[in-house]
Parts: sequence; structure tokens; C-alpha cells
Amino acid sequence: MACTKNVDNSDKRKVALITGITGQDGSYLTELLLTKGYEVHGLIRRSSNFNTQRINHIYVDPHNTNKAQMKLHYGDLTDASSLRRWIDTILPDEVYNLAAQSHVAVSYEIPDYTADVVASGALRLLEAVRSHIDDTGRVIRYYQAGSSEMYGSTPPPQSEDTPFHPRSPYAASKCAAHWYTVNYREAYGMFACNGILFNHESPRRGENFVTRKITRAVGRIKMGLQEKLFLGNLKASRDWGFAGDYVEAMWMMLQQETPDDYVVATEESHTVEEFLEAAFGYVGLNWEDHVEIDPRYFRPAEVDNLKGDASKTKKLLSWTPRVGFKELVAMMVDNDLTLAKREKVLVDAGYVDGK
Ligand code: NDP
Ligand code: GDR
Repeated sequence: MACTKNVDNSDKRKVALITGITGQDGSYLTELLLTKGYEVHGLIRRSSNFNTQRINHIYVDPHNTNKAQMKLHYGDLTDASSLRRWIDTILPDEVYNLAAQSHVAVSYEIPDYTADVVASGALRLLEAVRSHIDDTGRVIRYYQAGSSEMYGSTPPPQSEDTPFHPRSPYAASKCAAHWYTVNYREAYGMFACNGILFNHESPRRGENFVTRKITRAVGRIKMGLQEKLFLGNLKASRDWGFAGDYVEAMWMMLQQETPDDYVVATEESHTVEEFLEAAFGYVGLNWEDHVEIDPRYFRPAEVDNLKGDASKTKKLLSWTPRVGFKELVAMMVDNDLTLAKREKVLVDAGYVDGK
């Protein structure tokens, strides 16, 4: 390992390492950090197809060394040696741990793997950062992507002082990652923060999360490409914000003098049914004409009601969400209507099957 003790990074461009860079939040955080002049490194998993759709628009060939400020490396949260190696090579000032098997329902199907990535993966990364700091004397600030799912069945409003009661393997694993992060801060004096983020969405949201599943269907139904939308529990309530706003809070946490934990939320909660009303209504459709309940989408244990109390974050970070519920729904439906219109052109021309 070629690491120098007490490296001074103060007059250099800041370097960030992001796990989960190919995900929704990773893409927005990368854009934000690049506008702030960072050099951004991301860990990506090997897959049989390219999975970089969300960041392709910012990718510059690394041979173009003057312009390529985002660099991608193969790594995995289940592979401790790759984590330590990339930290030693990249020498980041800030590490954002966004990688996760992030689907709550899927975590019931693959609980062991979910725990390995979400809980043990965070521990592996913390340990890689801690041991690197120990060996080199460098300073690294660490962000852990915590979740409102950790509150589970604890009634709202939920703040940093609200007890956790997780309701899925995913949520229990996020609780473990949360406490590992607190422990590394207390035990080793690491600058490590937990962001406890409530649901945040965008046109880049994965298509099997309920908001995007709805807005994709709205676009396709409006264009005559689909008739029905099958969903599970419509009574659950979520505090939905815009991902672009939430990544700013992540960055702000790491710019403070001392490390701490913060709730990030809009403080407004809506049921899935209200989201349906807003999304279908936006294009002049009635959701009740198109939605059917499929019990397959019910979860073994549900989280009924999440609504954050973000007063600490608003006060200490001066953070406030810019995009409200209606604007978020409109932004997502507009995007998915455009996608459906493109699909319709291809279907009409016989290039793809519309079913
Ligand atoms: P996504 O599901 O969109 O992205 C997850 C990312 O993690 C992807 O880049 C994925 O890579 C990567 N990943 C998955 N498994 C591994 C692994 N074993 N090793 C390395 N990388 C892996 O999530 P979001 O962007 O929505 O969320 C970001 C983080 O914030 C997650 O930790 C999530 O649990 C948490 N969170 C999200 C909230 C939300 O509402 N969006 C709210 C609260 C917390 P690939 O592209 O290859 O699949
Ligand atoms: P969530 O998001 O579980 O809150 O986790 P999701 O969009 O999956 O579910 C929200 C609510 O909608 C209900 N629901 C359905 N959900 C899905 N996915 N598909 C359906 O068909 C459907 N029908 C109803 C669910 O039961 C639930 O109540 C997200 C993830 O991004 C996590 O990683 C993150 O930690 C939390 O948000 C905060």
C-alpha cells in the first residue's frame, strides 16, 4: 500500500467517493458535487449489461483527463478488499455510502443478501475508512444513507429522537448500519453522519417503487399502451420529497464542524391513493377506472404512516425542500408521458410490441 502519513488536502480539489453512484441518489449527488468542483469517483457493480443509464449524460471518456471529473471503478459492498483498495487509491475527502439493495418488498425475498449489503456492507466500508485513516492520518468524512423505514411502526411525526421499530429485513439492516455509524463516530472519533431520509422520488426513480410505477403507468395508459395498473396497499402514507433536494442535505451534513444525525423530510404525508389521484388527475384520467389490487404486492408487515419532523435539519443546515408534492407528481408524470409518447411512435411504426 502506497500511502503517505498526514497528507494535506486543503489546497486541492475535493475528492468524493460514492457507492451506489448508478442509483437515483447517486446520479443527483454526482451532478451536485461536480457543480461544486469536486472530483467524483463512483463504485459500480459488474453486471452483464451496462447499468449506468442515470449517469451516462455526465460520463466523459477517462482518456480525456482535463474534462473527466467523474471516474468509475468496479467494487462491491460485499467485497471488503475492493473497498479498502479504492479508498487507498482514490484518497477521498468525503465518502457517501448510498449503495443498497433498497427495495423493501424484495428484502423479504432475499433477506440474507439484503443484510449482507445494507448492514455488513456499511460496516465493511466504515472499517475500510477507519483503517485507512489510522494508517495514513488523513481525514475522511463519511455519510451513511439511513431511512425513514427504520421508524417502521412508530407513529409520526418522526424525528432524530424517535425510537426505531423496523418492519422488514431492509429496515432492520438500515438500523444496524445506523448504529455502526454512530459507534464508529463515538469509538474512533470519525466524522460520520447518518442522514435519515424520508421517501424521495424523481423521474430517475426505479420503476418498481410505487410512485414511478404509477407515473409510468399514467403515461402509458394516456397513450393507449396499457389499460390496467396492479398495486398493493393504497392506504399507506409516505412523506414524499424530490431526490434533487435531498442530496443537497447529504452534502451539507458533511460540511458542518461536527458530525451528527439528521432527518430529511418535507413534513407532509400523502397516501398512495392521494398520489394516484394527483398523477391520474394531472392528465385528466380517473385512477379508479384503471387500478386493480393484486395481493401479491401486499407486504408481510407494512409501514403505515411516515411523516418526518425535519426541524433540526432546517435549523442547523438551513435546508429546506424546494419541490412540493404537486410539483413532484407533475415532474414525474411529464417525464413519463414523454417516454410513453416515444414508445408509441415505435409501436406505431412496428419497431416494438406495445404490450
Ligand atoms: P437505488 O436503488 O436507486 O440505488 C441503489 C444503488 O446501490 C445502485 O447504484 C446499485 O447498483 C447499488 N448497489 C446495490 N447493491 C450493491 C452492492 N452489493 N455493492 C455496490 N453497490 C450496490 O437507491 P436510491 O438511489 O433511491 O437510494 C440511495 C440510498 O438511500 C440507498 O441506500 C437507499 O436504501 C437509501 N434511501 C433511499 C430513499 C429513497 O426514498 N430513495 C430513502 C431513504 C434511504 P446497481 O445500479 O448495479 O443496481
Ligand atoms: P418504500 O417505497 O417501501 O416506502 O421504500 P415503495 O415505493 O416501494 O412503497 C411505498 C408504499 O407503497 C405501497 N405499495 C406499493 N409499493 C410498491 N413498490 N409496488 C406496488 O405495487 C405497491 N402498491 C402499494 C407499499 O406497500 C408501501 O407502503 C422506499 C425505498 O426507496 C427505500 O429504500 C427507502 O428507504 C424508503 O423508501 C424510505
